[in-house]
Amino acid sequence: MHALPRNLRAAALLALTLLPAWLPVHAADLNVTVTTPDGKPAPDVVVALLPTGGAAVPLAPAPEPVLIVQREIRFEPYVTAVPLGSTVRFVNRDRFDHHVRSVAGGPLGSIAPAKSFEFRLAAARGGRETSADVVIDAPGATGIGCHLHGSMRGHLYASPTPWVAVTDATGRATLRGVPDGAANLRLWHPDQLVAQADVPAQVSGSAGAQARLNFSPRPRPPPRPSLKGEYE
Ligand SMILES: [Cu+2]
Repeated sequence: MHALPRNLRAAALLALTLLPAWLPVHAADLNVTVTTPDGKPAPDVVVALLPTGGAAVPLAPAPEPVLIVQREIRFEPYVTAVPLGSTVRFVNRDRFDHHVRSVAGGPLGSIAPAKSFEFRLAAARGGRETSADVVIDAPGATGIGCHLHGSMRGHLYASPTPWVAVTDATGRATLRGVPDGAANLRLWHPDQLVAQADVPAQVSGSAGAQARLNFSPRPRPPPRPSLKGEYE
């Protein structure tokens, strides 16, 4: 039999060595649906998967900076979830300055931010936006505010595992490439007064998972239409 050409062999060897050693053989996407106690879709819920097998899960930061945009005096998205160690990039697309800082979270404003930061972002001018990067090296929740605009509020959540997502308007979130096996789903919502109980889940192939918040968050007010166009 013919040996592989040398450059092909080298490429094959490189591909093998680039595979992360911890990557599970079986990995699938897990669709999670979260509802309120009365069965309505629950948006803005962070869903993190924590395997219960006991195996250590190495850090797997997002490969690219995760954007939180300042636009029309809001943080977009309202809730951002990242794997621990990820870089979050705050981008100002408004035509005036913002002074971004970590703030206390929880409905009573009594929960200290997991990660502290503070910086001013100059106005976006001439199509040029300004930005600042923050490495999120502390797990848990951090409130985001603006020193100049008291109504601006966002939330950031860092999961110790790479499998984390935020539910959309229909209460659904997809966790990508989760390992097969027993796991707990951890839920977090910015308005929760007490921690949510972990939801046991058996991850296998394409089966989905259901979870229920232990309270009904108040709907978020829609953006003020008067701001549309004024700053765009
Ligand atoms: Cu601001």
